[in-house]
Amino acid sequence: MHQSKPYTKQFFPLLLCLLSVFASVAQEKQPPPDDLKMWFSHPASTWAEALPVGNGRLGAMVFGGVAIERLQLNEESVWTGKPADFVNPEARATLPKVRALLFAGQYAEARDLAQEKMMGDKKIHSTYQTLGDLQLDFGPVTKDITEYRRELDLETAVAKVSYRAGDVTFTREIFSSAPDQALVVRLTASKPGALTFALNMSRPGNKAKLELAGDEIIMSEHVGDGTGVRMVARLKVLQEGGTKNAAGESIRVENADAITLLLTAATDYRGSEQLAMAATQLDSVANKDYEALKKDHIADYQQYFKRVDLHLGTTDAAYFPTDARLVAMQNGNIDPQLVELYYQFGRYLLICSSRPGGLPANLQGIWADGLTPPWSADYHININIQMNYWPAEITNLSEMHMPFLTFLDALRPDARKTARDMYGIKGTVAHFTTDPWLFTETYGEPRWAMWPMGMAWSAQHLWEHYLFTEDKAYLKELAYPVMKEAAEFCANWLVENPDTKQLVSGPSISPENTFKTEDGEVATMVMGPTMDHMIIRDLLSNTIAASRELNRDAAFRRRLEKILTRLAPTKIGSDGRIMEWTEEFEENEPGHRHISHLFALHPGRQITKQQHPELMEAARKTIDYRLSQGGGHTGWSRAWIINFFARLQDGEAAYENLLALLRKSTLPNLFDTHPPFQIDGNFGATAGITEMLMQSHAGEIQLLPALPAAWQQGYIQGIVARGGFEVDIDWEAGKLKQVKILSKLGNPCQVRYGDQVVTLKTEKGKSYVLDGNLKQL
Ligand code: FUC
Repeated sequence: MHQSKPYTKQFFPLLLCLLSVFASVAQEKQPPPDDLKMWFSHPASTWAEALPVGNGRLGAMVFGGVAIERLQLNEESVWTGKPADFVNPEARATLPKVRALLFAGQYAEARDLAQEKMMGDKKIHSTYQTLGDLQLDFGPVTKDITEYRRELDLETAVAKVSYRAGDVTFTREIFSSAPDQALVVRLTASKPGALTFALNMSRPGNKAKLELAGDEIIMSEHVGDGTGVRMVARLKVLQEGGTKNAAGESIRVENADAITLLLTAATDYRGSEQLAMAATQLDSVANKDYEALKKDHIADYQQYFKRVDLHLGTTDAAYFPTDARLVAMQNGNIDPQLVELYYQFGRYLLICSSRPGGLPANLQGIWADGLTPPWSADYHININIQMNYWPAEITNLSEMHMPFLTFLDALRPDARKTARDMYGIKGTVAHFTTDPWLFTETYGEPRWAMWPMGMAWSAQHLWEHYLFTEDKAYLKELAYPVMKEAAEFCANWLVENPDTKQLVSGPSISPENTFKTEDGEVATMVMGPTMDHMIIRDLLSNTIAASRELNRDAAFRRRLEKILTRLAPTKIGSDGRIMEWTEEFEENEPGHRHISHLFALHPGRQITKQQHPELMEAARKTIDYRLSQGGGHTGWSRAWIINFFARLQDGEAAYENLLALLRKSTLPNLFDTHPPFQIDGNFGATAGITEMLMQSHAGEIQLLPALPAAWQQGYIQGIVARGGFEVDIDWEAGKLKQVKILSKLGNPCQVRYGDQVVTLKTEKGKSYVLDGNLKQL
């Protein structure tokens, strides 16, 4: 068969030549395709080439092999470990000592003390893991394989594999249905009786129990050698024609006309009764025919996906397989439709990895192979999981934000306990990372672990969801109580700097960066890293606003207002950059991937052009310097940079970094790579592209704030602005042509395009159309 490898750089001249030949032929015959399909002319030879499907909870990576089809499976709650307490019992008494050492500039001593007496001892290792593999073994390939195609249609969330073997065309369709909570695989052939293969299930480690029961294979395991969840996956084979035999632990199908495979899975993460769900769900889906399952899946998925449409132009590159387009782009080819595809892939991934009622999308969404994924595929809350949710509101996927928001609520009991036991104060605290076992205490080395802002940063999302939806019941019942307790911690945590008399946060770090002390030692902790104060300012301001909305807690509000007046401000250093720490320390890694001290520019709202031009200028210098020192080398860092430049209203720099992300930090299946694969960059870039076209963080809807020259003409429809507005923007020759604003809540609406500003009074449910001069039509 033609198992062509992905194109390499050596083949680029050939590729270009092919491109031009193909393009001229294509131009004569048909317009270039402008669909939202990722496709490949070969099966995946590595995991990073496989295609993800998911229903928020149950996912698969589709390899599309001809001899062997591998579907690597995931279920969001397949976790080893269990809840554990590991606060260092000496932390509370040590806190004032570490603070005193840091105020005295004794950084090394402070670090050693914090390492010994403040870091917890996390004894139980916990990690996300694969659910296992479903394998379809078709036997050796004896016929010529032609017309091979493997695709993922982002418009339907259906993956498809098709090829001809001799004179028979084989087709597989794979999707993960949210309404039916099952993974569905449909195999057909152009001739009756052509389907013969064996079905196996397996799990790395070979500890899973496999049972055959009639037309079902049941795979179960108590994962992590009995320390984690109990999981079960059940596969049912529905056959049309031919025969079926059980052979050892596999099922062999012979001469079938068509086959539907149904797979359900569950764990006891939410209770042991959940395990039975896999069986009841399987029985109920087995009663539905394939077309009905597919129809319901597509309708459910499209109610979210179809809300946003982006068009940046199409070139002949769109005729080519996705991996070839990516390589061509890496070699300088212009392919705006690939940016569109990448953008919509980000939205696709959020719909497929984060559904209401489920767990939040982890470092890999829900897609992770093996038993030891990088960083345990956990919830790093010093940027990564927050970044996963940056596109949620603005790209009209507000519902998909909920798993993260409810997760924060679930963290509260432990976060309250950690604040009390570790620091002796009221409120809620979390550190750099957590997982579905909801721990909030910290462990490891102070250079990443001594950072008590995980809850405070995450709480921003609770308020943001309100700004977009103005759902008062949600604010009252879910958001405000979580925000209030996080703010309470911060209010109790801040201490006065004896020299400046300002309130500072510490001991803490600027995630996960280091500096050099005067005697050349590498240090991390200070009293008052800039990012902490930016996060605390954001949280306290949001909590004040929320308490006003709800007309509650006036005394607490006044307390927070007072704290804000004393909180150490953002400072600009002698070189014009925003200071990352209290002093102008020599940077140990000037191109560090975290750019924490620009939190106030993005995702915060404190640095805006109208209010703080001097901080905008300093933010610009900060990021330029980071980049000049090799910054942006991880996918997520690059994605953040796109958002920064969008907020700085520099379309060219935002675009350059978007290209860099696609060129240097994107895998053949368009997954973001740290390296290795980490999904935050996909989500961060999707947010960044939206921010290039529209922003609403500064009290107005700003149109095309960072439109690059490369996108001369295009449109985006259905993106969302704070205050409840759905916005469609058309532009031509690099200028606004028309904007349509649907007011969902009836709020007044200030619209800005460049220096032009208009204010509209709006009525709920009505749309307003303005021309390129913001004149109402
Ligand atoms: C943060 C980053 C790392 C990585 C990890 C999962 O701590 O500093 O680069 O992304 O999360």
